[in-house]
Amino acid sequence: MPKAIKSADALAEKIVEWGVGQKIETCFDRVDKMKPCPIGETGACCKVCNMGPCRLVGKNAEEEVVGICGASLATVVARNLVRMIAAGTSAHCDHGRDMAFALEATAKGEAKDFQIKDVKKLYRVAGILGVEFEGRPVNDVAKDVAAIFIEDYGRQRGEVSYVKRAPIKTQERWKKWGVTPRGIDREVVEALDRTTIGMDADPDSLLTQGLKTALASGWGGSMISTDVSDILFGTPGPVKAEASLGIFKEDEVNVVIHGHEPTLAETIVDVASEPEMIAYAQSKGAKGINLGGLCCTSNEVLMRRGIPTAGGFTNQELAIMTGLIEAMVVDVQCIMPAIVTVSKKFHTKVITTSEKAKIPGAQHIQFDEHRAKDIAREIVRLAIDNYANRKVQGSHISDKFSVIAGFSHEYIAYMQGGRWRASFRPLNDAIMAGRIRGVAGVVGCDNPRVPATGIHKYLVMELIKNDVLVVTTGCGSQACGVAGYLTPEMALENAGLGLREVCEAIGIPPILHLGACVDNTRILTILTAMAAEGGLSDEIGGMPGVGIAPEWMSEKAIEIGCYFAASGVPVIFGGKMPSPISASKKVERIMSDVWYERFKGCLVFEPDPEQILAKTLKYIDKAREALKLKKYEPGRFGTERVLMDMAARRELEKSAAAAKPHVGIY
Ligand code: MSK
Repeated sequence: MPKAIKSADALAEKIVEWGVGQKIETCFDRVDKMKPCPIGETGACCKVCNMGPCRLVGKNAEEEVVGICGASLATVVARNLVRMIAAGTSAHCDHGRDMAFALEATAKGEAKDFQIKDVKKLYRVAGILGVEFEGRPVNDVAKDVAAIFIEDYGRQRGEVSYVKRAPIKTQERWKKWGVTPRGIDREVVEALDRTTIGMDADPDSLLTQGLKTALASGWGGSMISTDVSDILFGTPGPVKAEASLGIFKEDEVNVVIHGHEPTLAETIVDVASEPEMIAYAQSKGAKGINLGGLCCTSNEVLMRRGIPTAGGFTNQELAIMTGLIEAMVVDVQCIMPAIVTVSKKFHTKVITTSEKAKIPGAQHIQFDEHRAKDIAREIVRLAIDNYANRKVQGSHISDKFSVIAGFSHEYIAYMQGGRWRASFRPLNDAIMAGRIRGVAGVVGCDNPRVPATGIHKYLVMELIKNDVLVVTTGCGSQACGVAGYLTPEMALENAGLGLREVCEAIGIPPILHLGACVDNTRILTILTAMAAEGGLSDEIGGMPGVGIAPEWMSEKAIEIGCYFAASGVPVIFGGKMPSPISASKKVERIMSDVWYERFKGCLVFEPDPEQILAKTLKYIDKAREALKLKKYEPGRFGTERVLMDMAARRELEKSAAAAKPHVGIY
């Protein structure tokens, strides 16, 4: 793996180096200064009561050391992990809750600046939820859908609505092992309850609640967020855009949108193209208004509106250090308070917009979907007014890469069969024939504790060489974007022969950008569709697929990893070690072996990128063997049905106009 000093993103690395000369401190400098607590980082510190914190360390700590209350090391490690899952679930699901409220307000006509953009998706979702939609006004259907989603949060008994969207066998496993989530908020509350002083002390029981809580996100709040975003702003299809810290323009007003929620960002995209707003920018001496994104808000507007991305989590301070940013507008999650400190060295205004994520020193303009455009205009005008204050020279090189982003599961199905026969048949056939070895989700954060983005880059490249189709979300997808990895040309140059032929025939890149970190649910629906299509596993467990979070840092990543594990996917977490469960072999064994026996999924931690690759291929080959598929051999394929290219799809569409569209539960 090429080893960069701080970041494997070449432009980021240049800005970091420039910053060192300017004495501008970034996360890359602080990471060197801040040594992790050696007890806390292994999960061995218990601070849930005021008798401690208890440090469960020492030789044979697993057998011999307990906290003041008598809690064992395994109990403490499991509790700490479950609290991480609860926090991650809270973050993603609160995002989903806001989206459900936005849908409700739109349907009631209270959020006049939003409409139901994707009525088909609304109907598909209504069908899954059992909401009648034929012949009813769109907004009435949307109101009912929003009501069910909101109810999912407060449900006390029964199960979260989208549980029924999973393959039946997967649902049966959840029932058998007691992890079917009831209500979203209920699972989070119970996770916190069980992990407090004097409560659940059984590591297996604790971790079972952890899985239940994570599933409340994956098949609950996160999936709600993805679907409502599609309903309100459109289900993504491939768009061409640009990526890198070089996207900012020297002669335009640059506004960065950063965080996770698409509501304000979408509105900013709308108002920034209004003729009056452009004229206002020109009246201040700028040629126009240039929007750029960061982190997952960026993914949202990249995949729906083609707004260029400046990268992921570790690029946020660096974007300001270009000296070209008039305003950095942030909503929720993954926003470093340090951006305010860096902004003081330049003219950049940091604008917080959620009461849930305020930062001292930033300007706060509260977003309210009932007045979306007015607020967005206020923000863009403020940025334009700030253009004249741009004086301090930053570090900027305008190199950038093309990206193709925005592969929803609906679009991937469409690519494989056209509008009338959308399917996953060609993908399943290609896997069965050994042309595609398997599928890997390479997702999650970039992390300054490793050369940021470096492990992502290494893994996706090696995986496609090994004929593994890669799907990517969150900052992992940004890591690929700023490296120039998100184009179909990548297939020609780097993918193995089998994967390359499939990508060329279907017309997709070998690394598919699927959206924000909340959109990992799109991977769940893809796996569900593959199970429904037949020929592979009839549940998510047992598919030749692996999840990887190579550089994770957020609690949200742990929650995502756990909902994939419970859904039946082996998951490998890399990056900084030791892991947050490494103090307890018992906990490690539950999460690897016991979970694998119960769900065919697991969560393991592996620091070595080459080992991550080896383990990924091993999981895939093991699944192929268990499914009795043709043994994978590079360049030697079994027989399969003819792959459908664009011309064949058009023909099919013409001839099948009278046929019914494919409507699946997924
Ligand atoms: S933003 S959770 S750093 S993926 Fe979704 Fe990126 Fe990780 Fe935040």
